[in-house]
Amino acid sequence: MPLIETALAEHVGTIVLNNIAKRNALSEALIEEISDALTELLGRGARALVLRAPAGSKVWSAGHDISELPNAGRDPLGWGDSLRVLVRAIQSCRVPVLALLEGGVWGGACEVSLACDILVATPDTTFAITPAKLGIPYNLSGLLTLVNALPLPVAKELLFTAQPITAAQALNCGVVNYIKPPEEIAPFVYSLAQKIVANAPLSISVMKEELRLLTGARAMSPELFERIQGLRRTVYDSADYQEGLQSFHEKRKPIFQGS
Ligand code: YZS
Repeated sequence: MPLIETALAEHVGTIVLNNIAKRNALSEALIEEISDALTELLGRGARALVLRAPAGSKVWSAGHDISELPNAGRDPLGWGDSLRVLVRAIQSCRVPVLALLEGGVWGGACEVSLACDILVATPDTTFAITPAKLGIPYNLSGLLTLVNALPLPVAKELLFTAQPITAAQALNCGVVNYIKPPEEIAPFVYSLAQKIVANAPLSISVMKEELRLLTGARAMSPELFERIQGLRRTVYDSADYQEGLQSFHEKRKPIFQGS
């Protein structure tokens, strides 16, 4: 049973996350299907892509598949992690990706939505990024995606409280381009996509890549890199990380000790 649905019409591709039983948790299998769909739709001439869940979804995506997070001793969000692969695929995709957001956008899925180029939400859409709930040290490129999209105080509120913010709050800080009622959001997003595909694809593709390179351009000394890796290791080696994973599987609130 495929975990996504795809469509292509008038140069606009659509990828629908459709693993409702697992609330579109970003499992390796789901992300592999998304990556394959990106390649296939681009190969068939898509000049813009819409990433969405089924109409009326209460959960757009529950974020990283927690059952696939590694136990202590391994970086939970290393370069090869499926969530990292998906974020890079969206950011380096040569056509604009429009996020059609309905329902709760959780954890790594929040970063996936922020990696998209244009975000349109309904009034009930919420955004939450929850490493602090699981005892996870979010990774550096992931934090860069957040701070490139969000004012720092808003990024810190999301990360430190692990609580959702509303679409209205997201619109207020400019991270969501538009809020549209559920019955209008799809036609609106596709009308936006049509405006994009009417323009020069090479110009758009190069400007998207220039913006990716500009917003990712940060100098980092080897010492700084190693210090950050060391800091993150103390977190994912901690008992709290184990407690975070355990509490999710046992469907209970975590009790963190700070070690
Ligand atoms: O018990 P069954 O087998 O029916 O499965 C349940 C959930 O276990 C499963 N599920 C997930 N499985 C793996 N990874 C997930 N993230 C995940 N979320 C849900 O889906 C089935 C239905 O879940 P319910 O909880 O019963 O559904 P519902 O009551 O509608 O609640 C939906 C939400 C999304 C509110 C709830 O499932 C939830 O809070 N899920 C966890 C959301 C979350 O914290 N995601 C962040 C994961 N972490 C990351 O993305 C990053 C690594 S980080 O942590 O750094 O942000």
